[in-house]
Amino acid sequence: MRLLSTLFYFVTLTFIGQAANVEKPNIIVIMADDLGYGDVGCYGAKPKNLKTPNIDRLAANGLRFTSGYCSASTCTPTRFSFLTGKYAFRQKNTGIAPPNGPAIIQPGVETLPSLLKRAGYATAVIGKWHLGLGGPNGPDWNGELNPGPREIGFDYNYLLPTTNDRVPQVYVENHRVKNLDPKDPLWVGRKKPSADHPTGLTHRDTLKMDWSHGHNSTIHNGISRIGFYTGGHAARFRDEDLADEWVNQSNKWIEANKGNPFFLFFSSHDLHVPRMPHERFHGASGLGFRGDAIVQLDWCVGELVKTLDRLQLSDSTLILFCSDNGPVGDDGYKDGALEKVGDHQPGGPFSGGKYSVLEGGTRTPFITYWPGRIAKGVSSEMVCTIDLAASFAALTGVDLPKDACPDSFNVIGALLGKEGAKGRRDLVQQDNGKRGNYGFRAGKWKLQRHDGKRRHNVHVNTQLQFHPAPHYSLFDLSKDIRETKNIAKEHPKVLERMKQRLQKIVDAGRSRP
Ligand code: NG6
Ligand code: CA
Repeated sequence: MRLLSTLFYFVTLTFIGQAANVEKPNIIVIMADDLGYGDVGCYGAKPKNLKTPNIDRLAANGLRFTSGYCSASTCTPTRFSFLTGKYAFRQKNTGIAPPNGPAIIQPGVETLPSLLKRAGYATAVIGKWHLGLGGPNGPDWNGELNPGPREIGFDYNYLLPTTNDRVPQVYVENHRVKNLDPKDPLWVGRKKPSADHPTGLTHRDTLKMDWSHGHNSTIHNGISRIGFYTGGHAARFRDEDLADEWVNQSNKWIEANKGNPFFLFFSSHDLHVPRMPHERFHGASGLGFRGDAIVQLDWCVGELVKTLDRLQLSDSTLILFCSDNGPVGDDGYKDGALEKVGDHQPGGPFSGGKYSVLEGGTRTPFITYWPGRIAKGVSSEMVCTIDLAASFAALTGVDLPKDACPDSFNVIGALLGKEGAKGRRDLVQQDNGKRGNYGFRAGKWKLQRHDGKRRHNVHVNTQLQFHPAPHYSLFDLSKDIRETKNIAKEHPKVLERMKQRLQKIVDAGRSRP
């Protein structure tokens, strides 16, 4: 009897304990595109006119991470991992998705939104998708775009299907291309549809922004793109209006869902190429369109915060601000990014950027903000977008099945800035995933591994340059943040240990115990 009552006591305690810890704030993840560690004021951006007051306000009143990461240095693998909690190198075809790419995350796979749905959340993604749409044959642009976000846990989606430098320039609302006129069907393909189809090669002198590499196929809105398309004219948008549209649609959705906890993935296209912000931001930053797109991104953040204030949701909403990969200067268009960068350092103190396994590829701005609940400060705990699935599941009291989200760690304590709470011990960083390049950080140590081509992507003044790299190299980030001095020979034991730890994570198929 005594034993039974003791047992009862403990079970009750545990239950109450869990119930007391469960919180269900609204959650908004604002993911910027190609935003570097040094690109915003609160992370040290200096240019006089590159002002980011709204992002800086989140940091000043929330928690700013100095070791906040995305998991890859391109878009598709980071977004795959963010939603599935699984390292992208574990699954084929998770590299940069093409215009006609099929859905990469299969229905039935546990995802951040599917977990939050179980906690009673309304869920939406508004903005850039870039994780494929449709079955194995790819999207049926004139029919049902299924599977898509709604098959993996989102109640609602309002999307740019891939990136805006890829065709087509149309919105996808739930399963359909919005405003598509059946009499003017949309065709998307890899080959020129007719001999007289105007392209960035044949009509280069008509472009309002010239291309520098790739991006010379179909022209829309005076900008040539990757891939070809015809038709769907009534559905097409202007690049300049994208940011306004994401904000308007988000405001509408938040307002309609304010009655229950909601999760919004606000997936900005800023500052991905083609950088073509709204006319009112042209010239705002003094750094050309790349900087102007940062100012536009900051404006979006401000608008979302205003909406929360207006609806009196600020105190019950956790905002997480992050990026999907590090910065890049010229990414295919002559938009002045290189010429106008001056002494601005998009990657902050780090080397590398987009496409790179150096720190600048994945260490990015990362801010959590929840008034009254997250104390102001700066955290050096290591956290990653891949951890949000396990962390938000823990916060909202949802059981994470053992085989789900296999690389996602519950770091909710660190995200909320709880005293003594730890981030992750180590993190695998990858590039686009095709060449088997890894970065592996554990504490102050950083291992770089290049399986295939023995070279890595170093950004010199935001310009992409390839430098030769050995199969393995080792760096001490506490002394050499720019990863310039390979000390593998001086520390053979550390090198061996790091190599083995990385290999174990790769082989085990999972890294969460
Ligand atoms: C590259 C494109 C680049 C960009 C990138 C994807 C060329 C030459 N380069 O292939 O412009 O679109 O893919 O960027 O076409 S990401 O941020 O979505 O990963
Ligand atoms: Ca990106």
